[in-house]
Parts: sequence; structure tokens; C-alpha cells
Amino acid sequence: MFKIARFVKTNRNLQNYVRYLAATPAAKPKNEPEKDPSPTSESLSFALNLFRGQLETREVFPFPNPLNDDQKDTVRMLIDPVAKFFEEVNDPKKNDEIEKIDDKALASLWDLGFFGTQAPVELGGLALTNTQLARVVEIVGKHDLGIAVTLAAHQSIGFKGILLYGNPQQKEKYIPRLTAGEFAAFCLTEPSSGSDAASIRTRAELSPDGKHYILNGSKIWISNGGLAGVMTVFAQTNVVDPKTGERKDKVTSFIVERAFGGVTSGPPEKKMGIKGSNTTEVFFEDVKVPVENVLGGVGNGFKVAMNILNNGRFGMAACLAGTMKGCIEKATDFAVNRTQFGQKLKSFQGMREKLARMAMLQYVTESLAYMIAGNMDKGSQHYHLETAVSKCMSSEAAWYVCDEAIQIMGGMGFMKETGLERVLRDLRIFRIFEGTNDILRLLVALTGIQHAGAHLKELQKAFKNPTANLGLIFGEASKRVVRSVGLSSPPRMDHLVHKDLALSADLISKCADSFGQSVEALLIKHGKSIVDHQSLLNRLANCTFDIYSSVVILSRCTQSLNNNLPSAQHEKLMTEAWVFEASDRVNHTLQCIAKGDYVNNINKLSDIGQ
Ligand code: MYA
Repeated sequence: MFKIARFVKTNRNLQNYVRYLAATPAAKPKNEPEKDPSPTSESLSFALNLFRGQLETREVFPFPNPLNDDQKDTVRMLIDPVAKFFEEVNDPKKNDEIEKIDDKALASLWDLGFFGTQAPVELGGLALTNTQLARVVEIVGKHDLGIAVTLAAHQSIGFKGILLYGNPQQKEKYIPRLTAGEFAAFCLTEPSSGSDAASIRTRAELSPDGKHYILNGSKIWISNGGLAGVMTVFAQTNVVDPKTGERKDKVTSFIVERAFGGVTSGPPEKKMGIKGSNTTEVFFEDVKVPVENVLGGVGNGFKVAMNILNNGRFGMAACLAGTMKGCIEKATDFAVNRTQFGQKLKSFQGMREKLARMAMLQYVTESLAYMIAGNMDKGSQHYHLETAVSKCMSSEAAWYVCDEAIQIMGGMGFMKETGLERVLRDLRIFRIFEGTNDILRLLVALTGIQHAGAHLKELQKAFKNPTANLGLIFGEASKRVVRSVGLSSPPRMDHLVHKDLALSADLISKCADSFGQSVEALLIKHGKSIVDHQSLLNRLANCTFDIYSSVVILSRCTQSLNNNLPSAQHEKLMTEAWVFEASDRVNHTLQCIAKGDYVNNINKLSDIGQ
């Protein structure tokens, strides 16, 4: 807003304004909270604009630069001790058996600075960028997912709110403690409130003297719940709505110390996997929370929670890219050494195809993680759909890759000693926590549809006063006329990709165009009731996953080809294979939607239970 106002004062020429915007990227200082992504405002999000059939490529091309020399040095200094920690100190099998991280291993993790990776140096942290963190987290994910969850529950969500929304006093008071040995936890989920995060019942009432909130309620499945001394807690508070002046309940977030009294935890939960991590219930009984411990403003808690989750989700893709690497290494090693029917397994085409698909999925996941981390480091503000895509895709890909690794290893894969059954058990929760993949698919589709709907509304309004909106109307009308006589050319990307990838870029550009047209047709057909067509929404989300991930790897592969990397030709094969399959899936889905036969027998069957 401010930028626009300042410019308009000094120069009213539109072309110059566009140039001005292009020359001043919206950089924001690290750790400054994102503005809430509004689906109607202009957005650089690729996924969001896809719903209008537009290819918004500014945050996908070029692929974010790798680290600079200083940043690389820092990562190098971390990688060796981390690898050594996992090879020499930590035993994931033991952590799984004793259902906690072994004391010595946990102490080493604190010594390595792993619990303060993104906190400022002056507050005891390592101040890693998101890209640097992704490199380190990949290694953690390769070795021990119980440890990954403990680390993430502490800093990716536990005290991320203090980093993003804390005032200087809150940061100075808490961050040094949280980088020096005190655990943090993120307390949102309740017995009656999981995916429906806004329905929490924990309450905080302002004390009569206005100095404290009195907190009552309980939270379940809290990672680090039995360990944490400091918690980010979400509770209903009664506030005056600034729009209506009426009082109503709104969620507020608080920094709560166990030392305040009245905070207790249940015993560690018995879980299927990630047993090394600690998960408990947490109870709050008349806890006196000082008013200065409100985080991010009274009544803003829902947005605080959502943005903490949005900000942390990319870490899952980085972590699981590492897990997949570990699974692929085990399966490859086995395929290279195992002889059956007189031949090494690797010489059978079926086995090679499995390994190729596993490698392709790992490449896609890793690329998503680094694309999003790089954009976040550059100051991107509209990444919440992209992180949701990366969370869903990485958790599903990792499950598939681990399962296939077990399949390749046969009986050996099923044995505890191989370590893959533990990884498979650990992986199961990744499709559930940090926002279930089901809810995130709906989030992607509904947010995208709202964005597309806002554009249609703009047009509708424009037609009410056509003389004042001739530009918009003519622009839209000519687009439609051209499209209707079959002369339309879809938005293009071939100028952005390496020439060897032009064909793949063309396939995906056409998908993006068809996708935009489908969304528009569906909006016109269903109007607001589209929110009830979840089968349709899930399919639109899947198309978004396929198109966005294809563009991400086209971008990465372009960079590798341009730089003549030794891996470039291999990357090109994976990119072409993925884009070919992804565009096929998108086209098939959109055709079924157009014919109205996306509701197949399974859907009919599921209606019987209603
Ligand atoms: S932690 C718990 C995880 N729980 C969840 O993720 C909860 C899932 N539920 C939700 O996200 C929300 O309730 C949904 C919306 C999405 C269903 N960003 O009316 P609404 C805005 C920004 O749609 P609802 C855990 O699992 C929206 O625009 N804004 O809301 C531990 C609207 O704004 P306005 C958003 O229908 C895991 C307003 O909010 C977002 O109630 C351990 C209301 O919207 C958004 N996303 O529900 C982690 N969504 O009013 C381990 C909505 O202005 C990880 N809005 O129009 C391990 C990884 C390893 C990594 C290692 C790293 C070290």
C-alpha cells in the first residue's frame, strides 16, 4: 500500500509503475511475520494464479540460487558433525525401543545447536536461512524421524511464533532459554478440535485487575508435551469485534510457562511410530498468564497458528527428501548385490523401473523443498498453498518410496534389523499431522477457487459500469473470442526453460490453460455450492500438485542444464518422465470433470452410507 501511495504521488505513468514494481522486489527482513495471504489481492503465488489459468512464473523461475559462499561454509561446518552424530552417537533403533531419545544423544543434539537453528545468533541460535536449514534437516530425515519431530515440534512450531510474532521483550526473555536447553511445544489440538482448528474450547479469561489471563482447558497429542517448559498455547478469549463493536469469542495465542503453575502433562502416548519423540496430553488449570504473554495480539490467534504452520510445513519436504534418499540407498544396495535366477536384481527391468520411479519422486520432493525455502528466504509472502502442496506430496511420496524399498528387499525388507519397517511406521503420521493431507487438499482447492471467483466477480461488477471498465471487459472478451474459435494460445513458458525442455514446458502450459478454463466452468456451474463437492475439489487439488511440481522441476532442471552440471542429463530424464505422467493425469482428470463422470462407482458407493 505504502509503496503504491508513494509512487502515485511522484509518477502517475502506469508503465513506469510496473517497471518500478519489477525493480523493487518485496523483500522483507527475515523472521518478520507474513502479511495474511488474502485470496483477492494480487499474489505472486504460482498455485493460486493457476486457478485463473495464469502462469505466474516470478516465484518459480529462475530456480532459487544455491547458497552463497558464506552460507555454504556454515552448512559445511554443520554437516560433518551432524553426520558424525548419526553415525556414531545416535541409535534410532534404540530410541524406537525405549520410546524416547537416548539421554546422551539428546544432550549431543543440544550441544550441536540443533534446537536453535533459526534463532538469531545474539539469542543463542545459529540463524540459519530456510535453505540452510533444509540441507541440515535432510540429513536428520535420512536417519531418525523421531528426532526430526522432536526438533520440529520445538522450533518449527513450538517457538516459531515467538520468532515470527514476538515483541523484543518476549524474544529476549524466551529465545535464549529455548536455545540453551529448555523445550518448547505448540499446543493447538484438543479432544474435540483437530482439523477444525478454530473450534478449540480452551479458554482464557481476563482477570478483574486486567493483569492476567486465567487459562483453563486441555490439549491432546502435543509433541514435546511432557518435556516443554515453554508452550505456545491457543485459547478462546472474549473480545470486542472492531468491525461490529459486539463482544465475541476469538482465538488468542499465549506464551505459557510450566513454571506459572497449573500446567500438567499426561504420560507419553503409545504410538505406531516416531516413538523416540514425546507425545502427551497437556492440562491447564487456572493458569495465571501475564497479559504481556499474549503473542501477536488479542484475537489474532487463529491467523498466528495458521501462519506458524504455513511457515514450518516446507521443513517436512526437506526432511522427507532425506528419508527417501535413505530408503533408495538401502534398496539400491540390495539390488546391486542380491542374485536371483542367476542375475543381480538390478538387471531386471521391473526392479530398475521401481528404483527409477523412487528417484524421480525424491527429485520432485527435494526440488519442492528448495524452491519454497529459497522463495521464503527471498521474502516471498504468498507461499501457504505451495507449502501445503509440498507437505502433501512429500508425505505421500515418502510413504510410497519406503514401501517400494521394502518390496525390492522382499523378506529382508520386512525384517526389523533392516530398519525400514521402523521408517514405514514413522512415516504414517506425516500424512496426518501438521494439517491432514485431506484438509490441505481442500485448503488448496478452496483458496484457489476463491481467487478465481474474485476475478469473475470483478468482471461481473465491470459489466454493471461498462464505460468505466472498457479495458477489463475488452481484454476478457477478446481472450474468450480467441479461445472460442480455437485460436487461443495458452500461456507459455518456453522462453523460461532450457531449449531441451521446451516440449515438456509446452505440455504443462497447456494443462495450466485447460485447468483455468475448467475452474471457471465449474464456478459458473456450481456457484458457491462448489464447496460441497469435495470429490471435485480433491481432483482440482491433485491437478494443482501435478502442475506446480512439474514447473518446479522444469525450473531446477533448466538451471542444471544451463550450468552443465554432471547430473543435468539425468535430471532431464526425470523431469521429462514426471511432466509426461503429470500432464497425462491432469488432462485425464479435466476430461472426466468436463464430461461430468468424475463421480465414479466409488463415489456412488460412498453415497449409500449417507
Ligand atoms: S500441530 C496441529 C496441526 N493442525 C492443523 O494443521 C490444523 C488444520 N486446520 C487448519 O489448518 C484450518 O482449521 C483450516 C481452516 C485450513 C481447515 N494460512 O474459514 P476458514 C484464513 C493463512 O477457511 P476454517 C501438529 O500436527 C482464511 O483466509 N490463513 O477457517 C504437530 C480466513 O481469513 P479471513 C488461513 O474453516 C505436528 C480465516 O483464516 C489459512 O476454520 C508436529 C478463516 O478461514 C492458512 N493456512 O479452517 C510437526 N487457513 O477471515 C512435526 C485459513 O481473513 C513435523 N486461513 O478471510 C516434522 C517435520 C520435520 C521437519 C524438521 C524440521 C526441523
